[in-house]
Amino acid sequence: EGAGPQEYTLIKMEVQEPFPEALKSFKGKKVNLVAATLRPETMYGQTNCWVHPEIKYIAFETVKDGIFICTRRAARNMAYQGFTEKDGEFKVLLEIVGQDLFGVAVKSPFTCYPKIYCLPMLTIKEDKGTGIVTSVPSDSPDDYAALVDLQKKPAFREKYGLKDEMILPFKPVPILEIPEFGNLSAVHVYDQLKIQSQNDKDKLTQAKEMVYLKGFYDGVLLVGEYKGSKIQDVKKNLQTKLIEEKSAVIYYE
Ligand code: A2H
Repeated sequence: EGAGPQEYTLIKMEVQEPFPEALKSFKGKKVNLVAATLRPETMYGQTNCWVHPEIKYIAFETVKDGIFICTRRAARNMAYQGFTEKDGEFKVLLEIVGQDLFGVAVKSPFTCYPKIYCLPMLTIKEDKGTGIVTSVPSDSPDDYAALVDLQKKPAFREKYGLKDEMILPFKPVPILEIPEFGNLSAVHVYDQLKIQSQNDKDKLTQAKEMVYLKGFYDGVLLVGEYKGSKIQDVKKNLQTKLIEEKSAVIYYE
């Protein structure tokens, strides 16, 4: 961690009907799973949402954006950033674990998939961001590895009661062209390093180092209104666009 606070873009992923059992009391309300990302320019490639099966999440009411679901720690941070009525205070409406959210359908900005599903990722850290991660398997090696684990292993899907249609139709979407790595950079490095699973920690660290800098400096967008532009020139514009259309907010920690 650096010295100053880290700025994240919080992506609001709106829970779709039918609500799962755990969220039944919120029926008729606007409920968002919120995911912290450093890469708003990749939101065109979202294929699903990740939560950790055993991590505890809470629901709380925000002033402007309906109900948010995230870790208690993230809610507390948000309460000091003007998200709630009284500074530093938030009321816990519900406490759940990630497992309770599996299979929930959400609507997320920019992605070509009209709805995406909430699925398990076992490497999510409790003490970073919101504990909820949006998945972009085209450009994030962690996301691709976790998605392949679910797609290749029927037993893994069964263990969590997930239906094939929540997982199998979702392919990585080419959204960025990166010199040397092509238009699915995470898939390229996953194959090149022969990564075996989401738990392949050292190789995944290496994979992330390989694609990250190159993507940031030389990556070109393949989709959307900034198609043809370099990422570094339009990253901020895309963040602003997400915020203006009320699909995202800024969050620090
Ligand atoms: B990134 P940093 Cl396309 N546990 O978003 C594990 N990972 C988490 C997390 C948590 N609690 N909260 C956020 N993250 C992920 C997109 C993305 C991301 C792409 C490529 C790389 C990448 C789509 N997933 O991150 O430690 C989120 O995934 C590479 C590290 O604060 C978030 O951005 O630097 C990033 O990690 C924040 O990590």
